[in-house]
Amino acid sequence: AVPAIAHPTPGDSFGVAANIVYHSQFSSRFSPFKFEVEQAFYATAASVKDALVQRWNETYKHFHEEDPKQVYYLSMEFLQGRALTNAIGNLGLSDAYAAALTKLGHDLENVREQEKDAALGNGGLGRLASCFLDSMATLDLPAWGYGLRYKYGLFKQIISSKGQEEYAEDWLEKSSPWEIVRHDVTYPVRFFGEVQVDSDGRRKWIGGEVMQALAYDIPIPGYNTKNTISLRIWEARVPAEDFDLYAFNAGKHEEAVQLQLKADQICSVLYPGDSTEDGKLLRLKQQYMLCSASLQDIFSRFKERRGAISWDEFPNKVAVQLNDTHPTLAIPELMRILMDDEGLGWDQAWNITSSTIAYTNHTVLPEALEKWSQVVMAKLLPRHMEIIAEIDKRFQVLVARTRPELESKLEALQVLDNSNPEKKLVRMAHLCVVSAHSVNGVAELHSEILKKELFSDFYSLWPEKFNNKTNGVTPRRWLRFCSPELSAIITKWLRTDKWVTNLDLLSGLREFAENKQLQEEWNAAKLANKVRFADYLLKVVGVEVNPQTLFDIQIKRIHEYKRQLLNILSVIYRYKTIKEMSPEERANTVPRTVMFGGKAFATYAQAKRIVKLVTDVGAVVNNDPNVSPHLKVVFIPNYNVTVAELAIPASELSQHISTAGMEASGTSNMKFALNGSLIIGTLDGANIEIREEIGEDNFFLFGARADDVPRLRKEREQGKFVPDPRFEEVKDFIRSKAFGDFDYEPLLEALEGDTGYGRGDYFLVGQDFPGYLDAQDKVDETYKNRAKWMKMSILSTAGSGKFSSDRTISQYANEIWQVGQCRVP
Ligand code: 26Y
Repeated sequence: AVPAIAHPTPGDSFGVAANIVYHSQFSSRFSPFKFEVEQAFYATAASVKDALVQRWNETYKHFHEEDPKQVYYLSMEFLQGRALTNAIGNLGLSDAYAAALTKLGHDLENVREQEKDAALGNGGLGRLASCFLDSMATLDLPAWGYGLRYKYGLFKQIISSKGQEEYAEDWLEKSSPWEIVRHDVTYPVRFFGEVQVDSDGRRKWIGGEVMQALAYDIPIPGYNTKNTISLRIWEARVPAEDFDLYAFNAGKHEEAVQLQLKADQICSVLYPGDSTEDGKLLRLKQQYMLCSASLQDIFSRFKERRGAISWDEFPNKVAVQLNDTHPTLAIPELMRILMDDEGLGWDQAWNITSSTIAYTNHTVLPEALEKWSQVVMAKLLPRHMEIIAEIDKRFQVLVARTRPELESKLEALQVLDNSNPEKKLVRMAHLCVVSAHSVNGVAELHSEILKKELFSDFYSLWPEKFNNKTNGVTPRRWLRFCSPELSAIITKWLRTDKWVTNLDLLSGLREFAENKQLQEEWNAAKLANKVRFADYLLKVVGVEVNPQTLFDIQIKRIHEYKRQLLNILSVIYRYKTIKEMSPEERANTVPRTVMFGGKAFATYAQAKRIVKLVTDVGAVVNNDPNVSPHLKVVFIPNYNVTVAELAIPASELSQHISTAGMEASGTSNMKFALNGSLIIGTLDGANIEIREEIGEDNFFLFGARADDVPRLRKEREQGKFVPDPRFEEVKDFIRSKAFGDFDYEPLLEALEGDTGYGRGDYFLVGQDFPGYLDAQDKVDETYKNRAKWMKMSILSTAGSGKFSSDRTISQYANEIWQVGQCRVP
């Protein structure tokens, strides 16, 4: 047996310091002669990793012995951010590490700044996956996350005079201190090749290129529990025996390393451009690498624990959740393994597959619904294409037999889209809905839209599959650790810190919402967070903002449906208004700092124009001596998890202003509300539920309802829309080159109803503009009444209990996965 090693304890900062020193010598990536802040970070992280690995081992040993049903969360994205603060916080060792570092001449505050964000994701869906891991660990669920180990995660955004520029960011440049490579966990992954039928009719996929998936584990500690689970990310490589040494020695160096290069491509970039055929092929390879390696890992664990294998036991031991359609290939891959490798018949394999797999939809935007070319699929994954075609065929038979009245719609419902013979496609979402036992949306409204619109006919076939799981966020990262000041106040007034794992307890703040003392403390904590963020902006971005102004923040991916354009147009209107005011009138306005942050997809031209407009407006407004004391416009570059952890606690007003029906849920809305930031927003996604929880008086509502959107678009098309004169005035102002001579015409034209560019103000910016300005006036009025604002802010936090990812994950565990707790004693 491996001897037990004592765990570090909160009181033992000497022991912790000794451990850090040990690692500075023996795990160091640096020469031994200096111990500067960078070395201190790596040594500290290595020391924390020891504690995590210990717990990790105990956890999986315990899972092995107890053999509960396990859940596997498959996702192409995990937006982990930094890990140090979270890890020592979850371990209860923050004070011990802070004290230990002080003894060693360092400061935890500076040390943690050394860590690079792990940005293996784009936005909401990836961050949700990371919040879910935190909750699964904290709730003691036997769970694994599976993803890919991209070398370059999300690009680094630099703002220049041209607007957004993208640069590769190598988060592994100096290696990640958290990952553990598992050289004993590798699986072969095949691409291309052909399907062979043997004498007894069994089909076998052979030939092609075979690569190897190698596992790296990132430990995920739960809060207040020993349970530490794993995010297992795969790296593609080529085993040494496949290296063509003869070719290499014959001087054919490039030929010899071809396969290695192909393997490297698979894990090189998150969402490589897919406008070319090669780009599409690469994306599909990535998806298959994730699905194939993860399922082989799942099978090996399943088999390891069972002597005589009864395959019908599989769904009682395994639940697989697909984070959107990106890992859909898990469906035909599971069928293939069960039939071709294990020899099961179609019906048995199908029952096992559909009872195992569940699917979450995160978007209804048509352009984000994945469709893969049948030709590409058949080339790369010939056996999977056969299986998908068979699933489609059986689905058609089922509909014809049970629902003949759907016959006329069948083509639109099929998994295979053969409508264009030149471009036959596989509809990945339909494959998921047909195959999975559960289909869920991520907020009430979104799940209703899935049932009534996007998947309505499927809903009529299988109403029992459809369910809602409103998103949530982890209260550890998004309140307890990112705002220690506010957390301390909450703990003091609730007389317990149990809210960190039972967020509903925040409702206990309601009774003190008007208490002067609490309001003062609350205000002081928010101000401290504003000052901290202002320091960051000055140091890192080089802009000076005044913490005494209203901090108004919109941070999220840049997208037309999220309507950063609506926000900046109203800022322009505000600028014009202030400019025209008398000095007395100006003195009476509420001074605001309007901040934007977010990345535009590299090839999304309209989104990039919006970024450019924001920065151009900022340049004019901030340099106008009459206006800038009352209004500042800041674009925060390179928005990421770490920036969010600074910005959200500092925010007083946050913007969640998507066109109704288009934002599936949103999750930053939850983080802001949790941190006492008031929301200005539309009735979209989770905004609706947030408003219900915190009370409609505490929410600045405006805009068209989802139900009205189709009618409004139609009226717009028919030329019935009469724009507000203030909207026209703002557009004219941009056209007058007030913000420079960049060509904004494509942006402005997309806002017109009648022109060819864009879709005739498809996102209803003009429609919602007047209501939005009214709501902004209300914000200003309310802000002048400090007691009222503070009360609303406290009530926002108090009403945020529902939006813990602990609640969301408990619902997934009970209602979809049937997975129970398995806590390490
Ligand atoms: C390119 C294509 C394959 C694709 C890649 C990434 C399509 C979509 C995505 C990402 C989608 C996404 O992040 N969706 C967001 O999911 C959040 C978590 O459920 C929601 O809160 C948010 O409203 C939704 O936009």
